[in-house]
Amino acid sequence: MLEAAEKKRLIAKARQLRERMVEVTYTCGGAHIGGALSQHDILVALYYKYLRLDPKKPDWSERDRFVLSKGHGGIGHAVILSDKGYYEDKLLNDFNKTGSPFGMHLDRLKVPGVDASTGSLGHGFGIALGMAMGARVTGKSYRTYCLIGDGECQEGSVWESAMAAAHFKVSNLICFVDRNGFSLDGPTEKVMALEPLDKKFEDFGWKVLTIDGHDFDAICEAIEAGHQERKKPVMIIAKTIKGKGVDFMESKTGWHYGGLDDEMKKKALDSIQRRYPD
Ligand SMILES: Cc1ncc(C[n+]2csc(CCOP(=O)(O)OP(=O)(O)O)c2C)c(N)n1
Repeated sequence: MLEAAEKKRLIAKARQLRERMVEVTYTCGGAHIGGALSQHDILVALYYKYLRLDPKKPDWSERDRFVLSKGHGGIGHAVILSDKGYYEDKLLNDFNKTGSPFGMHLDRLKVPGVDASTGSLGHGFGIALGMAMGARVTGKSYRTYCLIGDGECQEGSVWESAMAAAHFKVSNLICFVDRNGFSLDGPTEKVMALEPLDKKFEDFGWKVLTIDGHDFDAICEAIEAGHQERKKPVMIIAKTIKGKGVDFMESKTGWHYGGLDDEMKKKALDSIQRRYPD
């Protein structure tokens, strides 16, 4: 269990950055905000409690690695990296506009703090596996974390990486599935059924934990259990809600991607403030 003050700090940070995501979505005209909101509490726990990083030295070789394999969630990653001090927040006012370093999917050569350019689903997971194996080969102590989407699990390359990670006993890799139940155009179980997802990863040789992906106690406990694992890669299936925090977006297929007008922006901010009171 987290100490009350720490939990409060994480919840407050998550709220502040949900608001920022809404503002950036409003100014840029449209973003993959549904999945950015579902993944968000996991990224907040990682970036504000666990990742060993130095924003002044984004290429520090001992830094922990984080790969957002569902790269369309880039807007959620971008607001966190800005808040951590990798770049000036005002740059996000031009998010996804012509000439901006920020595309919808973050480019590691343009955005400091990004470890892998992702967006083509199914590839970031394999890149993360390579980073984790690289630590072993080079004798480094950094950890590698990765987040994949549940719709992304319909890509064959996810299962090639899963098989390789278990075969090579890559226990310094902790991965999350953002199990929000939706892909781009509908519920995953209708598009192409994934269940029983936990058993699938177990059968592939992973240690699997299933948690509520919006409960900071559960997220942190699972990460710490992952740190203790010595033989297997660790998959944390995080049950989440697509659009979490903005009531009119929650679990709505239409909110995979969308833009906000003045009224919707106000409603979205009101919802976040109601859900996460001071
Ligand atoms: C290889 C590939 N195929 C298709 C797409 C288009 N696409 C973008 S997001 C998405 C749905 C992904 O679903 P999920 O991983 O569950 O994302 P989330 O619901 O968490 O946003 C798809 C099919 C893509 N980016 N890459």
